[in-house]
Amino acid sequence: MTQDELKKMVGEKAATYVEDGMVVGLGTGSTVKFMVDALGKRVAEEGLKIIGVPTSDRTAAQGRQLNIPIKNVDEVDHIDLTIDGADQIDKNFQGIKGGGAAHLFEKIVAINSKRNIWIVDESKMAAKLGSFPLPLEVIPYGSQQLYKRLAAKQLNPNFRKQANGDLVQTDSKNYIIDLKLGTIDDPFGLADYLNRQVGVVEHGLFLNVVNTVIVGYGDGPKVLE
Ligand code: ABF
Repeated sequence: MTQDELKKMVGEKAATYVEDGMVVGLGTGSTVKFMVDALGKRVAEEGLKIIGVPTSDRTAAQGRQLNIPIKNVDEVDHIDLTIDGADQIDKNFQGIKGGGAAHLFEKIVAINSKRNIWIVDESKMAAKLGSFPLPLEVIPYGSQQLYKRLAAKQLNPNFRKQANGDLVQTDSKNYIIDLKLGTIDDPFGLADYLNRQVGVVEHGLFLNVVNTVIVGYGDGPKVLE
């Protein structure tokens, strides 16, 4: 099966976990796109009644296009279930997210959700985190000085750039610095260090966040809890 077929498989499987009346956090990325499409189909065909809480402008636009009622995280009382993608997940269910430059809003929605499901194709599973660069959302003011501090700490920082060479900006108009670390032996220690760096808005380590991971394999989806 192609990677897209695996993504579609887990996206459609995850959409079956959504129940009528739920407030659903909608993640970002190409795997989630399949899930939101499947939810839109259920809204159209079953009259599924949900409220979608998006984690990015692009997910909000997709939801609206599919007639899914959209509210932001501060307009709902709570979020019942968030379904999102991930860039890398280790054997302890710790994850790296942010390849889509949306991890700040993804983390805000996730920590305000009663349950979190990640949907990934098998390529995202890893024994250890780190071979996927760790994204940081950083405030533009002082980001060059922050970059130099991270480089001096041998964290191998790189400003994320668009194809035309411009710096990528998030929905909040912040920059992304990716840390090319290779392996992360102590995710909690690294998260603690990054949380203390002035100018870092949020890092892409999602630790003790997810409850269920649905992984797409050639012989079908596997639900890991
Ligand atoms: C999103 O899912 C991001 O955090 C992460 O980058 C992305 C994975 O993208 P894809 O599903 O397109 O591989 O939540």
